[in-house]
Amino acid sequence: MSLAKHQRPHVGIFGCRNVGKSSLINIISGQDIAIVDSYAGTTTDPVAKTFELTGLGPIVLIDTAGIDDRGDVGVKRVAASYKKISEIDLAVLVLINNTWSDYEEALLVEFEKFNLPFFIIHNKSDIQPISEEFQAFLKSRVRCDILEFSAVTSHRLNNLSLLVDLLKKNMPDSVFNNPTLLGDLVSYGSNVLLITPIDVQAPAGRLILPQVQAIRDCLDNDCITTVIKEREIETYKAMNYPTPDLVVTDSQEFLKVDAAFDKSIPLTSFSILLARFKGPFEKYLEGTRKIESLEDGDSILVLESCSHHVAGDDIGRVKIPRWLRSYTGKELSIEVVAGLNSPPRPLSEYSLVIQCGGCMLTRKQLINRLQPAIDAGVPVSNYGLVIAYCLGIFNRAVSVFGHHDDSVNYL
Ligand SMILES: Nc1nc2c(ncn2[C@@H]2O[C@H](COP(=O)(O)OP(=O)(O)OP(=O)(O)O)[C@@H](O)[C@H]2O)c(=O)[nH]1
Ligand SMILES: [Mg+2]
Repeated sequence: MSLAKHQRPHVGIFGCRNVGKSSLINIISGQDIAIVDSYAGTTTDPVAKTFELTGLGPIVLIDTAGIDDRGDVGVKRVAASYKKISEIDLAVLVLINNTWSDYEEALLVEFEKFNLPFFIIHNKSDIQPISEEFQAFLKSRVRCDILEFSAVTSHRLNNLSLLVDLLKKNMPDSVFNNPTLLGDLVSYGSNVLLITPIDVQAPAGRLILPQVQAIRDCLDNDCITTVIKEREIETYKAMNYPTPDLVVTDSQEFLKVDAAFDKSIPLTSFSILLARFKGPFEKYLEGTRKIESLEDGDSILVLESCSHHVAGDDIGRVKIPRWLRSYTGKELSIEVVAGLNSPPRPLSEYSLVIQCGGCMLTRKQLINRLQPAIDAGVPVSNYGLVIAYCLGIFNRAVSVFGHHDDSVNYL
């Protein structure tokens, strides 16, 4: 079993104040990452730390504030802890003193809502060992692994290897089975051409995540990979390079690249590859067709999941609205929500939800972000697919994955 290269499993540690959550993070990581104190309410905001766990690879451990915190600020801390549940792959619930209260019960309901795997650590067992009655109760109530533990390092119950075994055992398979970005589209020796414009929105000195992932995937699959800017396409062709087996372009250069390469050459975009890698791709394909029937006055919600400085020609705020209005010719109301903030209105009031590629999100975060819209029956789509659709090259861009829809209009 090898870990998906681009997705680090996120593990959240939950429980009431003072049960030893931060102590556990420090023990697992072998570092003093989190502040530990006998004061109840030491941890305030969630704290995330990435480190390498032997046999599992890099994971992100998230320490949270106690779920029984009180007062105005305490309630906000509890909400921040709860918010993490939709973003993680595995939870560890920490208990002490053979106690199961309404707080754990409420947490369990939320775990179940998100289908989140979890196990229990009965901590401070050096002071109060776990009783047989409590174990029996837990087994009947939660049916998960339970570990009697002590965070006191000199105590016999401080068994880190058992704890690590439980982390590995309970990690969901989905974390390991992520599709590759483009590995299934190429084979040994394939010629892959990647077109990556370096414009004002490109981060200084770096490439964006899907570009880096694509290069890594090509190398992993023994491809002959060429990376150029859109301005070098003609030079590339003039140099008699072999015909590419696959062309991947930045969505914003779709039209130019579409025109430059014969229709028989498979072409898609980085953001569509990312949409397939991370998002509910079938739902996106279905939802994108909603563009065809948009009406005057329809509201569209754009979910921009990373927080970046908004430049003049911002893709979510300026370009996508422009492309949508120009393709449909309709008066559309387009609202943008940044980060993981909540939409301003109930989701059922939108005709279409358009999600960004989600470079900064885990697959779990992205799916959970869109699930309420899917549940409300609102069509969902993604930046790359909407751009391809509005530019009239949707079919070419998704044919690469074996999808083709004759009902889709070409410009
Ligand atoms: N005896 C004993 N003390 C422990 C154990 N685990 C943690 N403690 C102590 O319990 C206190 C609270 O530990 P923390 O790790 O800060 O607990 P927490 O759950 O992160 O607390 P908050 O951040 O306040 O919610 C500290 O004084 C720890 O040293 C344990 O297994 N046995
Ligand atoms: Mg703490």
